[in-house]
Amino acid sequence: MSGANKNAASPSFLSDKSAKVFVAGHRGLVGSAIVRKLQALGFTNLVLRTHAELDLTRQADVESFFAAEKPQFVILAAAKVGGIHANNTYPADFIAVNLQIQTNVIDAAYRFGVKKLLFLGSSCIYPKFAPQPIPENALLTGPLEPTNEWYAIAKIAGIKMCQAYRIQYSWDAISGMPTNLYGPHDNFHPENSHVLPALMRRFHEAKVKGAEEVVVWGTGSPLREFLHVDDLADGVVFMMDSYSGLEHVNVGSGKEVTIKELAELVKEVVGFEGRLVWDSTKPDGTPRKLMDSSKLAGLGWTPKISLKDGLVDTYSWYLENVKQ
Ligand code: GFB
Repeated sequence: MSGANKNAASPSFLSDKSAKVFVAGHRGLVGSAIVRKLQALGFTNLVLRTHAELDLTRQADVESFFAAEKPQFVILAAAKVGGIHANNTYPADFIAVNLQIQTNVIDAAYRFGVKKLLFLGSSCIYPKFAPQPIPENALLTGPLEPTNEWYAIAKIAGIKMCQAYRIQYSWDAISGMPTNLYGPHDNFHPENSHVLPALMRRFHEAKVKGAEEVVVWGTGSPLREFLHVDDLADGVVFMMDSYSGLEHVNVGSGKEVTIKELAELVKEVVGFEGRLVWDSTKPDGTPRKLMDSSKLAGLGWTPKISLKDGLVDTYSWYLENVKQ
């Protein structure tokens, strides 16, 4: 139990499809996309646990799980996540739950001989007024956006933990920082979700009811970059196979839209014909959050799914699953 792979060279992830891979958080937006991708690639030995089967905030349970299962690879997609309102309303949950999950999983993965671990964070780790597009080295250069600083601090701690274990133990832990994600299995909660699923649901329900207007939060002027979660899953597999560096890596689409443009696009895809009403009492959050993903592009990976195609795909998933 004392760091079996202290000086292990980085293994090739894609060379052994029978390797035991633990995808933490496999029922969420990100984890479910990673599972789909790994299954499509022919991985046969995925280790998956629901929240009811394994509570990752409980250190003893996480250690027992790793001792019994001994996975070879870990993709850490389990997290307490939410949109601007949820982050602002539940700061204690966002910092505590995320610190607990990631600390337990990263430490147990190292101590029980995992060869490689990938930790997933978020673009909100960067300062509110970071240079745009945001390069990886903008981390910790300025104050954070107040609506999500609790979540951001937890995610920054996760990056630093991976770096510390790499430095002290020569252990292959890497971090990927995705931009704002969307796709199948997203959370469509009216208040606590992110903007894209929130608007999709609101426009859909307004269309079904024949309502004339839909309320959208903020001023509509903030810029956001969106990445379809299937592109992220592809990037995660790429990083597991090809990246073993100390620095975290941005994973974005490189394309940004204003919230107003996004709202118009979602409205069109859903087919709602009424008007938008802006509720400026709701926070805008960070004014702009475009990541510089040139490092990952330089390594040979680029995303493929356009925002329009991704929205059509997500809406068709929503329609099939709306009753659940
Ligand atoms: O997606 P969202 O909650 O996340 O909000 P952030 C993005 C923008 O959409 C904000 C506006 O300017 C919101 O005011 N917006 C408009 C809405 N209508 C809505 C709505 O109905 N629901 C929501 N949620 N927003 C989150 C962070 O920030 O991004 C997280 O809080 C995480 O920590 C995540 O980093 C990726 O991009 O502002």
